[in-house]
Amino acid sequence: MPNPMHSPVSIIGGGLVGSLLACLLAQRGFAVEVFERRRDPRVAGYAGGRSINLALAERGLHGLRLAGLGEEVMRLAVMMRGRMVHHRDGHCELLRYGRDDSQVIWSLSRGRLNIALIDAAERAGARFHFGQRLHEAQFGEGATLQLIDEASGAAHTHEAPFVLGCDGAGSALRAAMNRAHGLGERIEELGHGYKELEIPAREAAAGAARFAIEANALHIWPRGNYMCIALPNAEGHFTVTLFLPNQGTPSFAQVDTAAAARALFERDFADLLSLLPDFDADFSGNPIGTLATLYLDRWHLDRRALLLGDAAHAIVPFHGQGMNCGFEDAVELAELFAAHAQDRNWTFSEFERRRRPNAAAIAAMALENYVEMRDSVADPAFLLRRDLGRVLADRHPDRFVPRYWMVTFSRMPYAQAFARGAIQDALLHELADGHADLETIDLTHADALVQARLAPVAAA
Ligand code: FAD
Ligand code: E1W
Repeated sequence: MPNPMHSPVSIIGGGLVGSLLACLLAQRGFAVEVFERRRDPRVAGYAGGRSINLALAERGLHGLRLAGLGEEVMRLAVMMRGRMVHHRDGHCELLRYGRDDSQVIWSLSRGRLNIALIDAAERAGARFHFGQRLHEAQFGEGATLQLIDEASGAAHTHEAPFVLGCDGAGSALRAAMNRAHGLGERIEELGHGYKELEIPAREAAAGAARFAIEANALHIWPRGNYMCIALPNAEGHFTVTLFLPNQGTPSFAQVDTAAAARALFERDFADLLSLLPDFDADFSGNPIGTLATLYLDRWHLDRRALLLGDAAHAIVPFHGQGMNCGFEDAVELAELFAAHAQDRNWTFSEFERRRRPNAAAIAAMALENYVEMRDSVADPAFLLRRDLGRVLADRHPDRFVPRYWMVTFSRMPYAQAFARGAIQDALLHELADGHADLETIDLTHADALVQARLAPVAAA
């Protein structure tokens, strides 16, 4: 039951972060209203019926568990043990993500996840208004929201004491806040775009696997300056994403027809092309997505409006952490809010103080990961540092933890993972630079440096 002492909460955007936040706040006794531009996905089908799969890691799973969705989501998810690298010569190798099957990530359909979240939020008492697009907002005592009914085009006004913006990277609420007071917005385009394609499930011959390629992996076809990836879902198909520069050779500027794209795939992704029966239609019909990092100096207007998720800190997708980070935002805000509902100005400032350094850290790590991902031919010095890193991780499991593990399998603040990662990287350079193989590296000295520079990670 909503607590009558609390002001009603208005959320813009019922995507992944908005619907989780609605659920967590409703569970804590708040009256929650969500305004979502799209139609109800349970009625309309999700985003035109396209299926897009996402990787869920420990941070995101934690938020879903708090919402009571841990088990339901596991039933929708496919385990990914590692990345399956498909080399140019056609051979492939599975590189495990973690130590064993307790350290894995999960692939699931964005649409199915969103529906599970909306259902859970409604069960907790949140009310969704679908087909309602935020058009403009003014900020006086509270927030005046101008909404457009997408079906009729009719405009109406909603007065709210405050508003939470979960309306994604192109946030209309952010634009309105920025017009009113200036948020110090900076958008850095990556210069690469993406296109989504689909590997369908195989006809289910009795007992045979429905997956056309290994189901329990994130597939990567690294090709230097560009790459494809594929993520499975529980229905047996894979979403393939081509990441490619916007300009140059090859690029989306050049590869601008299905025929040109087919030629690129015949040359660089021949094994993959044979799994894509709808290649031409997918390539022509699906838009080119843009990739950018969003930086803001401020996430809130005192006590009247606050941004979270992609609306506050959109990042490039190469660590698979955008949703995971947004779910951490939702948990942090719901917990602060429930404990300090009367002091919203403090709550919003405190939320921003806690989350902004972490958002900045994952933004930087996601950018770095693109380079590491798509380079198939890593240089020997890099490989030596990687091998030494493994040796040190084995010798000091509580101190030397690979950065990917800290980001993916723990809930250590991103900023701390980033800082520890930098110390570890500097240490590897110091120990390995000038060496050709592990044999000549002084491990006793290495042990001493690890002990001196890396405190044990607090037990998870
Ligand atoms: P969104 O999911 O974008 O939701 C915003 C919602 O607001 C939508 O429902 C939208 O319809 C609604 N809305 C927009 N404007 C308005 C308006 N004016 N009025 C009302 N409603 C509005 N993250 C991961 O963790 N793992 C991954 O594997 C992963 N892969 C990715 C791959 C790609 C190619 C991309 C681009 C991103 C990926 N991400 C991944 C990031 C992830 O998609 C986002 O971080 C996540 O969707 C953010 O959730 P959100 O709720 O903040 O925004
Ligand atoms: C993950 C879209 C997306 C999602 C992901 C990942 C990648 C590359 C991409 C990072 C990764 C899960 N990654 N995978 N293998 N090494 N790093 O871990 O989500 Cl492009």
